[in-house]
Amino acid sequence: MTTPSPAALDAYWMPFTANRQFKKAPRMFTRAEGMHFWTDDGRQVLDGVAGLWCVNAGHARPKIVKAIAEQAAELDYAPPFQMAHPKAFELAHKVAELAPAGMNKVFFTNSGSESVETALKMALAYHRVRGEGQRTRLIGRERGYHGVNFGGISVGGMVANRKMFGNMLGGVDHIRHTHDPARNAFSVGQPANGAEIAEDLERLIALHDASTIAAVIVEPVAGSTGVLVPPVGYLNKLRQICDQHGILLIFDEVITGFGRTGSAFGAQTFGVTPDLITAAKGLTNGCVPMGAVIAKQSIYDTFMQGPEHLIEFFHGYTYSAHPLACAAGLATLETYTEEGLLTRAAELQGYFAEALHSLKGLPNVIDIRNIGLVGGIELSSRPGAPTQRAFDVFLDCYNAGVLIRTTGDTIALSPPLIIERAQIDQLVGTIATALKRVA
Ligand code: PXG
Ligand code: PLP
Repeated sequence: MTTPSPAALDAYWMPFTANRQFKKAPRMFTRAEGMHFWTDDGRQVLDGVAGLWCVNAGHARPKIVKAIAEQAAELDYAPPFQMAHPKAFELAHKVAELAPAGMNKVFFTNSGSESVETALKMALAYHRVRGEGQRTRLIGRERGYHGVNFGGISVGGMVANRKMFGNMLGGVDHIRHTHDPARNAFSVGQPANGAEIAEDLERLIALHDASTIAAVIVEPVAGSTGVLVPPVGYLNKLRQICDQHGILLIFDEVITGFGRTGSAFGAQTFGVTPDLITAAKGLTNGCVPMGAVIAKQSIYDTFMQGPEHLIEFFHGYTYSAHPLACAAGLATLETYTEEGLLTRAAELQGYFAEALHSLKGLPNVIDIRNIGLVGGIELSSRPGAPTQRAFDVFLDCYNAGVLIRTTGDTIALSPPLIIERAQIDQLVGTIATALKRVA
């Protein structure tokens, strides 16, 4: 297959992409299998980021491919409002089994962004149903990423994703982020310092009063902002403050869900149970778009009151629990279980951490962060040209047959959980060579 002409690339407005730069020198994948992509000019590229943090079992897994094909032929679509199909219930059960104890109600969406909107609305409606409708304030965290819809960018804390879009949701506030390189640079796993940063929530409670706050949303490990691992004790402290003040705690596990940190969910890795979990990505191994919100039984029960013929939660999507997504999700969870993939990151993280931290001392490397099979390598920015150094490393690695991801001047790694040790060596070795080559 040959690279298309510039005219053929004209109509597609690409998401989160430098469109003009890309269309001058396109990078196209035409096939994928296991740990690899193949480009339109036939080159094999090692996938160091599970597509976009989602293809946790590797690409084109036969069981998942077959399930989707069979489902399309058997039941292509079923309306999810006042109707259903059996696989929606089966998948909800399987997800609930993997979730922390007591979190056993599953609401389906089509993406991480939709999961976030759903969870925020659930939190507001929950308080209202309980007679505390004045709890309308939502608290996020600086540097947080919660997708791109209006609720998500409002509670999110990545400046470039917010600044163009006006006032967003009212009444939102943010706690401090946990990035503290002065104390924690080059920490292996969870940083030792910074549990007390959670007390910043008390500052906002003092300012707004707890009685106005519905929920706090954080990523257990902040992904998109460049891999910020929670300091030891930080998430426990957030949980404790939320409990003390009747505030719901939402973990956005769109990235950390489905094995990324060494357990099914980050909540289990870090031993802290939230009230709501948002998930997506790894739920279907990236094969069919799908997300989910996992709620505590007590939250669901709160909604189940009043006349039985009335709808309890006025929310849902045309494609909630889409049959193809449910089929993909069931086959994905079976694959994870059969192959032990949900705990494989825990087994490999020592090897992965050692490989990553071997990059310390290479040109421009100012911090390295890791947990499970997630890694962040932060580079100093070129004066006056932020993001360019990391992007040059990305291009160099791509040309050398390895796909990485960059955000700002941080390289983010999140390989499929099937990665072998030799492939970790190839991934990190290729980055090392690129770092030496790119000034
Ligand atoms: N929450 C979190 C924590 C995420 O990481 C979303 C919500 C939104 O999910 P959707 O499916 O609507 O994209 C995400 C998505 C990156 C990158 O390279 C990360 C995401 C998406 C695209 C790129 O950091 N995370
Ligand atoms: N816009 C219009 C005009 C619609 O009719 C609908 C759904 O019926 C939507 C948006 C929402 O679409 P979805 O349910 O796929 O999110």
